[in-house]
Amino acid sequence: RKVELGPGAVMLHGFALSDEEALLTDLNAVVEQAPFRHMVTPGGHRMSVAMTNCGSLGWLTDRTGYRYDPIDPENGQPWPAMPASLLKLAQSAASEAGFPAFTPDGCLINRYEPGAKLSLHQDKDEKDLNQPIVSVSLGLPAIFLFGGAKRADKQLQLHLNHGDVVVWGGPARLFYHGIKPLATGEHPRLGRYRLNLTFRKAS
Ligand code: MD3
Ligand code: FE
Repeated sequence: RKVELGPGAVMLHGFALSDEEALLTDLNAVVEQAPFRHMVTPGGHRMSVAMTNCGSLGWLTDRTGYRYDPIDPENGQPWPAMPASLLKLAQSAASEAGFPAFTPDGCLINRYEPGAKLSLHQDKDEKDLNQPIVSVSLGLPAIFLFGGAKRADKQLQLHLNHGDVVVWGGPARLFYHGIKPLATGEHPRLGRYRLNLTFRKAS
């Protein structure tokens, strides 16, 4: 089921479910090479969301700022390659939403445990903001806050469930958004976690 959430934002309910097993297997291999870690913001706050990356460019934050970097600072090695199952999922979702030429070069993987949240922000560290971002939700459900072009714009609340994929393009690409503190729960495949994958064309 395809639902337009806003200008340029397309929800594909359950789109990631058909290839769930390959996805989870390939994600486990990525996380073995590049474990989840809690990054620090430029202001010195430890993020409650744990993160890692795959693909040729990974998103980072540290005391010096936000950036995309080809190297994992924890081990000095390149981020793990983007598994074919992940790339295929991102490209087929983007196509479905009207972006047949999407070629992501990075995938940020966020891990939430109960209480973890993501404050209202915009994604604007990517070079070409006309390229969409594809997000994939797995595990425990979350309440997503979807605002507008200005921080003060009223926010809609939207549930993101296991297997949901959203393509963020057009005007919605620059809208403020965040995740409310995760409620406690137990997911049959992911236990007490929620994972969110965001596929990006960073360069
Ligand atoms: C709307 N992640 O990684 S996914 C992020 O669930 C991020 O972990 C959230 O925001 C998460 O930057 C939300 C939905 C999402 C992702 C990227 C967007 C919505 C977006 C970029 C632009 C507009
Ligand atoms: Fe974001």
